[in-house]
Amino acid sequence: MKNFSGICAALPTPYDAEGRIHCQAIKRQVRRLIDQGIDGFYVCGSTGEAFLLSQDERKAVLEAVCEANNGKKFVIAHIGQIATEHALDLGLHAKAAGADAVSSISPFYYKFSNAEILQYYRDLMEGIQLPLFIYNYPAASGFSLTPEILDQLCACPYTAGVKFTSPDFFQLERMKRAHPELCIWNGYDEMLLSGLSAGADGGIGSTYNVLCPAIRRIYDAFRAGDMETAQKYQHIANDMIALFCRFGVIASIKAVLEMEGIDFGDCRRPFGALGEEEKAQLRQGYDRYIGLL
Ligand code: MN9
Repeated sequence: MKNFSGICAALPTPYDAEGRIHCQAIKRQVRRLIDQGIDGFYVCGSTGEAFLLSQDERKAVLEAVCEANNGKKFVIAHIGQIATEHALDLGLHAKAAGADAVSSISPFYYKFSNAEILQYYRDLMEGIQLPLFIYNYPAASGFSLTPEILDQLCACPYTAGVKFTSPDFFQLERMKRAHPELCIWNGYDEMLLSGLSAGADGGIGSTYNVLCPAIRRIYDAFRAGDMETAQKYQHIANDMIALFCRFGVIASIKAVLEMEGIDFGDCRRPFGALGEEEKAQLRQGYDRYIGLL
């Protein structure tokens, strides 16, 4: 099993002029991030517009990523769906395609009981038999993983950890304290240093696609015990992330990728496109960011 820690990019999904998955663009981005020192990839999660894609499209994106990665870094396939069967289908495909692990948001929209959510994860782990990271994102899913539910999930050996997208670092600390063997991923990039301080083993983030050099320095400085440098780069990253949050995170990342020479296209509707004024502000912020590295 690969070592799951460090910084992992949540990849956006690129589209060509006809709106189809643009495999060449995502392959370029994978190779570029490897050159920049990324540790792994998270595919077709929130950032990858998972719920705006068909099953076949999600499979095609994952195959392109695995091909470009060529076994170098770890690949985590997000297989979350509302229906267990659909998630299983994605998970079995991910295993065949060579993913190192899977991850899933809890089933949403209907208010499933905790017991049903537990069963969903058990079914995935038993059916797929790959390490699984629970994707805890209460603001989007309406379900908040508790240390008690995590205890129950840990009865299954495929529970590899949690993607923790919540600002409740007390919960993160409790989970890591009770299960030091699990890998806990910090989910909000603007709070990476806070998450690491609370015990996270690494981070999974959308903004790592365009801020990898700064994020790398936050992580490495923290591990080396150099909090001053870690804070410095968290501030530098956050000046950009604040802009992304204002204009829309995925669209902003795609706009910056375009500035860097990789065309990812717009997000799928109903996501809107960025205006010229927003792009100009991103350009300004990005130039400032590059100057501070
Ligand atoms: O994968 C991302 N989370 C979501 C992690 O998209 C929900 C984060 O990277 C955020 O986009 C980022 C901005 O808030 O922290």
